[in-house]
This record gives sequence, structure tokens and C-alpha cells, in this order.
Amino acid sequence: MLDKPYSPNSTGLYTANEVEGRTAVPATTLRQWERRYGLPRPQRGANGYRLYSEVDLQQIHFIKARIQDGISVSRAVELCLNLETTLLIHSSEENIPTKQPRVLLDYVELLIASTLQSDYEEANYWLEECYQLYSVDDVLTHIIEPALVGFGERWQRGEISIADEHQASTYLRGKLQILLDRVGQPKIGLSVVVACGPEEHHEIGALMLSVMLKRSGVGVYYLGANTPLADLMHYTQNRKSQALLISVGSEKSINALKAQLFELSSLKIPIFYGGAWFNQHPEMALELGGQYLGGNTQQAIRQLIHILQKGV
Ligand code: B12
Repeated sequence: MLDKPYSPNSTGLYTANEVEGRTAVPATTLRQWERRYGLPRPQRGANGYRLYSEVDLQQIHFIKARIQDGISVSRAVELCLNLETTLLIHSSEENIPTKQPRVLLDYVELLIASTLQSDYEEANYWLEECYQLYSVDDVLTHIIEPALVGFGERWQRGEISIADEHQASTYLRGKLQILLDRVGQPKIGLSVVVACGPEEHHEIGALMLSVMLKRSGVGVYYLGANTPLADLMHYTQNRKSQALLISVGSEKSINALKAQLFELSSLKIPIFYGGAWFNQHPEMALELGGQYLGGNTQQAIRQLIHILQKGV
């Protein structure tokens, strides 16, 4: 089971101006939300002025983030209240002493803790809750990806073994594979091949990219880890795809890729490079005959679609 999770304080601490400074939500808007939707729920100080707690601050951040996702204020408040109720029910089942909405970072920690304990029932529970609250792309980018990085950090600090890291990342890899298989057919008449470079065994990033591409309507042929370039070229030609996307995370793979690069020279479609190694060496993409679309995967996908649609 999980240790005691993060539980913010519900004592009134901050004036409306201080909350405005911390959340960039104007005090007038806060009063409007309170009047119309019943959230936040500040206490009153001895002078009658509103005093907002840590809980109120979290709720305000949550509502603001949902509005930025394109959700209406009333729906955002509803989600916030639902979450409060869900956590109350879950708390009584699991004896977790909290009643407060969580934020993205809490979910990252909860997912890390539960997967490292091999408590997949718990991990599934948190993931389900995340999908109810956030878009799939946001869960991948802001929860699953940081959780994987978190495994790496814990391993580097000697807190977990390689076996722990393998076990936990294999679970998340499985979740992504299920998502990839479930996303429907391509919708915008484009298809791409996604593969890891030769000798590259970090494939979760490429898998995540493929899920996000498919969700954007792009057809994806996903090949997975360690793909020799000669085979990759023939496969891509046979599929008549509009682009080849190669993921590289390690020095070993980049060396293998450089050694085999001539294999790709007859490919007449654009090649895009990405992954942790290219995020550190973006200038190398051009040198290797491809393009780099930036370290923000959601933006990279938008740019890729734009480039390919211009070329269709
Ligand atoms: C899981 C893991 C493994 C697993 C991978 C399992 C699998 N099936 O994928 C296994 C056990 C195989 C592994 C092996 C190794 N690993 Co490892 N691993 C990790 C770990 C914990 C997570 C990697 C991950 O999935 N990251 C999350 C993904 C989502 O991020 P991403 O790949 O960057 O992808 C995102 C973007 O870059 C983008 N993207 C990806 N590809 C592309 C392509 C295009 C075209 C575009 C547009 C975008 C894009 O989309 C993704 C979503 O945003 C990391 C820790 C970390 N900091 O990441 C270490 C880490 C990457 N590993 C490391 C090391 C050292 C190794 C080994 C060398 C260990 C060893 N001695 O054997 C081997 C190398 C194997 C090899 N030759 O490839 C180091 C790398 C250090 C370095 N700077 O090079 C890290 C950082 C751990 C550490 N802290 O030291 N590893």
C-alpha cells in the first residue's frame, strides 16, 4: 500500500491579493467563481476578509488549468468536486488520510510509488483517475514520461535496482501498447513509420510518440526497438508512408546509425529525428540528413502534420 500521500493544509492563510499573485487569477474572478459555482471556499478572517488555504490554491490552479485545456468554468468546478468525492471514497477504502484534489505532480509520485511496489491494481487506479481528469496526451507527457524519468533518477541515486526499474517501466510500456492498439484508424490521409534507431533499446518514447500521432489522426506503422536502417528503408518504401520518424536515446545507437546511414540515402521522403539523444544534440539532425522538430512532443506533432500536409 502507499505511504501517506501529500495532504495540503486547509487553514485560511492567504489574502485575495496574495492568491492573485500566486495563481494569476484576478481576485474579482475568484469572487465570481465562488458566487456562481461555489468554489473556492475561502474562510473569513477576524476583519471579514477572505482567507484562502493551500487547498483553495490547489483548486484554483486545477480549475485554471482545466479552463486552459478548453473546458468551461462550470465543468472544471464539477471535475474538481468529483475528484474530491472520488478521493474521499478511495481514502476510506485504502485508509488514505486525504480529502483534497491532487495535482499532476502528486500523480507522478503516486504512479512511481505504486509501480515500484508492483501494486498494479493501485497504479491502474491512479492512471484511470488521471485519464478522467486530463487529456490522454497530457497524461502521457506530464505523468507517465516524468514517472519514467523518476525511475531513472532513483536508479542513478542507488535507491532502486535495475530489476525494479525494468519491472516498473515494463508495466508502463504495456499500458502504452494497449493505448496504441486501441486508437482508431487514421483520419487525415497521412501515414508515417516510427522506429527506434539501430541498437536503440529505449523504445517507450517512440511508442508514446506513436500513440500521440495516432490520436492526432496520423496513421502509424510502429516498429519498436533496434531497427537496422536497410530494413527500415525497404519497409518504409513498401508502406508508401509520407515520413520516417527515428527515435534515438543513446550514444550507442547514434554510432550504429551513423555507420548505417548510407542505407537511407535513396529514401525520397522526409526523415525526422527525435528522442532523448537528439533533444541534447538537435543540430545533429540536419547533419544526419533529417529534421528535428523540438523537444515538446505535442508541438512537434503539430509541426510535422503541418509540414506533411503542405507536401501532400
Ligand atoms: C526505461 C529505461 C531503460 C529500458 C528501456 C525499456 C524500453 N522498452 O524502452 C532499458 C532497460 C532497455 C534501458 C537500457 C539502457 N539504459 Co535506460 N533508461 C530507461 C529510463 C528509466 C526511461 C526511458 C524512457 O522511457 N523515458 C521516457 C520517454 C518517454 O522519453 P523519450 O524517450 O525522451 O521520448 C519522448 C520524446 O523524446 C519524444 N520522442 C522520442 N522519440 C522521438 C522521435 C521523434 C521523431 C520525435 C519527433 C519525438 C520523439 O517522445 C517521447 C514523449 O515525449 C531512462 C531514464 C530517463 N531519464 O529517461 C534511462 C536512461 C535513458 N537509460 C540510461 C542508460 C545508461 C541505459 C543503458 C546504457 C544501461 C546499460 N548499462 O545497459 C541501456 C542502453 C540500452 C540501449 N542500447 O539502448 C541512461 C542514459 C544516460 C545517457 N545520458 O545516455 C538513463 C537516462 C538513466 C540514467 N539516469 O542514467 N533503459
